[in-house]
Amino acid sequence: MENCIFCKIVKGEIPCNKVYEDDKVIAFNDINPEAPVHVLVVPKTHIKSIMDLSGDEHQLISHVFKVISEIAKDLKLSEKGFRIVNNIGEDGGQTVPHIHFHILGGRSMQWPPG
Ligand code: DGP
Repeated sequence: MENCIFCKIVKGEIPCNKVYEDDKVIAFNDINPEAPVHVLVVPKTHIKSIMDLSGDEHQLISHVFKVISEIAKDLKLSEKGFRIVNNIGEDGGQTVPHIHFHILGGRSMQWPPG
């Protein structure tokens, strides 16, 4: 997608602080961290949200969760725990319309979220 920030990061047109990449996903530090660890895991294909997944793309989300668990282990988040967030649409607080999962860790999380 031409004007999508995350598509531009995937293509290397906008720099990022990358923590993981394979042929299906890229993960990088959030530009506006809400926790000591705040990583975004982003499928390379432009899909707006989980509501727009079709067919084989559901397997992509399974892959995303595998990648999240590997990143959490690498960043030593698994012992104390961490949070995965996926915002969907306006009320969900989604500001970038390209599906992505936040990994938040390194501090105690609050519930309910704001
Ligand atoms: P969401 O609100 O769930 O759509 O999250 C979008 C996140 O993307 C938000 O936490 C800020 C982050 N973000 C937006 N633009 C950039 C960027 O250019 N680089 C990086 N690293 N993060 C970005």
